[in-house]
Amino acid sequence: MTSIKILPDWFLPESQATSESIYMNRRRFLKKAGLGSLSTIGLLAGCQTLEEKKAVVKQKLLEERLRPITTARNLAFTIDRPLTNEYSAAAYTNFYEFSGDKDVWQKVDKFQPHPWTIEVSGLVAKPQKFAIEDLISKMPIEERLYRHRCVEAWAMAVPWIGFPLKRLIELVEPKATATYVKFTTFMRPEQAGRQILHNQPWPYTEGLTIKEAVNELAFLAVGIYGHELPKQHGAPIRLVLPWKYGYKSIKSIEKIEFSDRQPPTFWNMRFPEEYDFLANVNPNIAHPRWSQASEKMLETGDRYATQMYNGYASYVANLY
Ligand SMILES: Nc1nc2c(c(=O)[nH]1)N[C@H]1C(S)=C(S)[C@@H](COP(=O)(O)O)O[C@H]1N2
Ligand SMILES: [Mo]
Repeated sequence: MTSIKILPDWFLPESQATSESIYMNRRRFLKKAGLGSLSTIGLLAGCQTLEEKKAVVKQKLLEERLRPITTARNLAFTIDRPLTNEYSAAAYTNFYEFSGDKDVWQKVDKFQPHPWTIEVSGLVAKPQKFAIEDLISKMPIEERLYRHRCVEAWAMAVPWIGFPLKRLIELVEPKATATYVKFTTFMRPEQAGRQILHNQPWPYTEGLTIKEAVNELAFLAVGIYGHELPKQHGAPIRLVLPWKYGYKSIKSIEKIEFSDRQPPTFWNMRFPEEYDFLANVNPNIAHPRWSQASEKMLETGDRYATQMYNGYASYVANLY
């Protein structure tokens, strides 16, 4: 495979590219054209180096005027590696509503995450709709350092700001019959270009058992790096489940529903043999197309051995 030096060193090689991308055909075309490892991100960004790209992403985030959020860090959650650079994380995101590649930051201009309401319903005593600001004012906001592990084998470590999902669940009082929680992202094809693709089960949905949902680790993030979430990280509110592969951490949530049945979920509906409902990080179970034994950090490209439950076994192993 031709190696092209302008790509950041953490860019996934073609062999690790995922079927999560519907642009595989275009990649095959590029390969045929002798541009095998040249990605669309490099082509569209027109950037020469990672540092240059980070500067462009930083400028764009400044223009978004993200509201600062100051809050105390919860010191119970420590990480075993350096934090990922903010702009490297913001330049390399998965958000398939906008892009099949990592260049989401270039494609979110039309997305309007304000105003926003989140509706909580189903098998609960107190179904409610919350304006996002009201919800934030009711919740105990804190910062947590978490490691994130994508099923594609890239990883990051970032400071999220938000509150435990459990606190929201307590507000709505689930009935005893509620055993599952379903989460749904917006459906706005006019703002999110790829939602016009009719062969995919939009809107993006995810789900948890109620026991997972009330686990201490399950976190609803409304910020990152000391400010509101940028659009590409799932503004204005997204789930963060550090013991599971990243696709469970659904972005830009509009609906949360309690039920007595396991909900259908986006990647599981598309490729059930590759993306299971539980999606717990496990180094011993390979993805059908690649090993999960190790992971590569964004920015540095450092490799670490994958840990069972992504290193969070002491919190969640008892659930399984
Ligand atoms: N709505 C929605 N949520 C989503 C996704 C998506 O495509 N759409 N991608 C998931 C995947 S595969 C990962 S790895 C994480 C990435 O989070 P980050 O891009 O903020 O790092 O978001 C998850 N949440
Ligand atoms: Mo992912």
